Amino acid sequence: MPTLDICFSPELLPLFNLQGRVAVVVDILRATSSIVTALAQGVTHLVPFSELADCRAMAAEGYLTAAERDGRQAEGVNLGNSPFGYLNGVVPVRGRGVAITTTNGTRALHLSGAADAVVVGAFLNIGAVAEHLRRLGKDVVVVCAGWKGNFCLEDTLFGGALAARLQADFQTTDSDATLAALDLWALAQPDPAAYLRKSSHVRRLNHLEAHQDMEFCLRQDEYAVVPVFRNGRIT
Ligand code: 3SL
Repeated sequence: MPTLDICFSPELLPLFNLQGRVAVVVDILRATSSIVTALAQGVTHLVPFSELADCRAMAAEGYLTAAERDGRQAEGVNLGNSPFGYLNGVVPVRGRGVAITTTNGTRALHLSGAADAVVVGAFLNIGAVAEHLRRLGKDVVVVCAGWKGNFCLEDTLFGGALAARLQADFQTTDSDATLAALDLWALAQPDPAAYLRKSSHVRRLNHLEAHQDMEFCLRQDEYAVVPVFRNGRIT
């Protein structure tokens, strides 16, 4: 049976051998939730960047640009990091490519490149991701983007939720990280949104008046897209 392990922070990735495994990169608040929403709304592909200047430069290539630093939309770009940017129609996104940079999410994607496949996970597409992983049948590492190298609750909760969905098909009891995430997911029931209100990132978003983002990013199975990061593009 394939295994499902969880890497609580990109800083811990050197301890994991990603070769032969599938990495599920997750940044629930909000990068991977926004990427999933973007593709579900007809964005053709996204190109993730670490540096703001590289992202901004893609405007000259015809890309929309999306950039977040410290939770806020960066200067001189089309979109921030709210999934609602792809839903509210202010910036038409259908049929466009998007260059994106965020504090933690795009970094985690780049750091997971050694995996056989890099999948973008969120609660919004958790069922589709689970089905995709079942079909691949390979060992899985959930890579939590965290916050500036630190553990965060919302990405870990996703790891627990995914492990709960895959318990019949994957070994989820070998790793203490997976056991802890499963316990945390159970603890967060029946209302994960209420549980997460105490988290540092939710407090940060509330401060930025982005409360609606948290509720949206915790919706499960809203979309069936399974974004894959390959050759520099998320499609
Ligand atoms: O760090 C990131 O990648 C972002 O998702 C952070 S924020 O939710 O936009 O603040």
